[in-house]
Order: sequence, then structure tokens, then C-alpha cells
Amino acid sequence: MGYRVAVAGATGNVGREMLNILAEREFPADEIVALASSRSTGDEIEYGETGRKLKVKNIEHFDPAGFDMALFAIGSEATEIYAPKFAAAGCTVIDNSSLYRMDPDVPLIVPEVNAEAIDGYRAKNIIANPNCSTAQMVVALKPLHDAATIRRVVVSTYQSVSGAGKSGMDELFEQSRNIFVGDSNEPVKFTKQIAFNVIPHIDKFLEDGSTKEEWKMVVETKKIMDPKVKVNATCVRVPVFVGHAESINIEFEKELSAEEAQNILREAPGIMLVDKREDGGYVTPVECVGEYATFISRVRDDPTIDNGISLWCVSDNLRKGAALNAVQIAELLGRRHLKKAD
Ligand code: 11C
Repeated sequence: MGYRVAVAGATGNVGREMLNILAEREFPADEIVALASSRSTGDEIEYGETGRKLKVKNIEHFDPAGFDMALFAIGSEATEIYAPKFAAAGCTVIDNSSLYRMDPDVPLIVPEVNAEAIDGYRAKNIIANPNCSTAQMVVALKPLHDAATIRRVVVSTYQSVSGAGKSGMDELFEQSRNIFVGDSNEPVKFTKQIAFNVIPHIDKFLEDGSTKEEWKMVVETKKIMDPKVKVNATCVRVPVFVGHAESINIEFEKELSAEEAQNILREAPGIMLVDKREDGGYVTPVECVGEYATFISRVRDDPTIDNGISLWCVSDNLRKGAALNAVQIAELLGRRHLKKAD
């Protein structure tokens, strides 16, 4: 016997990937329901490559009673309305928005890093999925932290426009086209031209001059991995459609060479080490699209500090950064708590 599963926000970038990944991984579901706002009600969407089509239902009128879990990709405002309703009906919410991530009664889970923390989900019947740039970073950091205890991380991100949703992807496409045909460009979704440019600004500005995206990387890393780890982040939007990249500099308490780090990362869960130290011997965002792994390249000693290394980290932000991690949480929830599919 399998689970009854709802995917809310099923027509968006992340919702579609949730359906693709549930299908790809043959998630043990007896029933899958695709939910969205009234705008998409009645549309048909694919359940991955299974050939099955799902008719989109209006989340407003959906009764979650009897459903085991719901994967939410509907943004914080709608989540605030629907997550408590689903959770109260006994349907565990796995939420991709930032709304509950820092709630002490809601576990924030990356299964390769803190699977055991999921046991706290019963307080609110909600589990939070981290921000995409945090998820791939903690997958890379955790095995190194276990080996040599990370003291400080300095990270600069190169984040693709799909992190800003379909409208972000459309803006990059339109602006690139306009430049080629000589038309003018007015930024709408982003604050400056994104085509052939980079923008050091993601999410809103905070009082200290950092942005909320940067703040998320700091506080989410602490909650998922270790509150003692210090993180300094600079988050940058780049003209790439899918795939976030990160340049990460790490300072450890104990000695750890680049070679030792490579050996650890080669064996670590969720990681693919591609680090040939030659032309093309590293992974770039276009190569990680559609993949599950977090790719690590360019691991090298940092000669400017004691016990420091630098590395390059790339992952599909719609997959490990969102939909894949949510499905992994659903699998973990099933294995540890629901037991139904055994
Ligand atoms: C971006 N990381 O690339 C953001 C998207 O808190 O879940 C995800 C925002 C979030 O724009």
C-alpha cells in the first residue's frame, strides 16, 4: 500500500520538478494530486515521463483529509494560508518556501546532513526545505565539518535566473533576444539588466547591508549543520537559466589538506567529485541540469590561512536546491515515520 500525496504549486518551476522526480524515483504513491491556484485549475500536466496526465485541482477547494503528505511550492504567502490547514488535517506538509524554515518547531532538513532532525516534525506536522543555495552548500560542507570542524565559511554564489521563477527565465530570454535584434531592455523582474550582466542582489535588502538571500545562507546553515559555524555570503544573480554555482572558502579548526578533502568528498553522500585540475576538468552549471548530485571541483589549499581550503560547488537549483530535496524528505518521512509502503 502506498501514500496519498499532493503537490501544491504543481504548474510552477519547482512543482513540475517535484512531479518529475516523484515519477523518476518511483515514489510509492497510490494517489498523486496536482494542486495550484484557480488560474491553472483544469490544466493537464505530465506525471514525469510515465505517460500519465494529472488534471490540476484548485487548492482553495481541496480537502487534504486522508492525504499522507503534501509537497508545497507555492511561496510564503499562500503557504501561510494552506500549510496550517493541511497539517491540521493530518497531511504532513513539506514546504519549499522560507516561511517556516527558522521556526524552532519545524525541522529544516537536508537528508544527507541532518536526517535525524526530521523526528521533530510532529510539533506542527510541517517540515521545511532549505533555500537552494544553502542546500547544495551544506551537502558539500557536512562531510568536511565531520572530519575537521569548520570554523568559518566565505561563500560567493553565482545563481541562475530559474531561482526567481519562470518570469526570471523569461526575462533573461527576452533581454538576450532584444540585445541581438537591437531592441531596448527594461528590467522588470530583476533590478538591473540580467542578460550579459551579473547582479549582486537577490531578495530584499536588510538593515546591515546584506540581503535576505545572504542571511538565509547564514542562518539556515547554522540550523541544519551547526550553530557554531560562521558564514559570510555574497549572493549574485548571473545570466544562466538553471544551475547555481558557489565559490566556497572554508577555514577549519583542525588541519585538512585539499587532498584529504578530495578523498572525503569522493565518498560523501549526494556528492560527485569532478576535479581533474586540467582544461575542462570541472563542472559548470549547464552540465548539472537534470542531475541529482552536488558537483565539487577545484578543491585546493588556501595558503593565506591555517587549515583552509577553497572549492567550487555546482548543483541543479530546481532539483537538489528544491524539488529533489523535498522528495528525499518525503522518502525519509515515509521510512522513519509513516511505514505505510513497507
Ligand atoms: C533564488 N534562492 O535563487 C532563491 C530562490 O528562499 O526558497 C529560492 C528562495 C527561497 O532566487
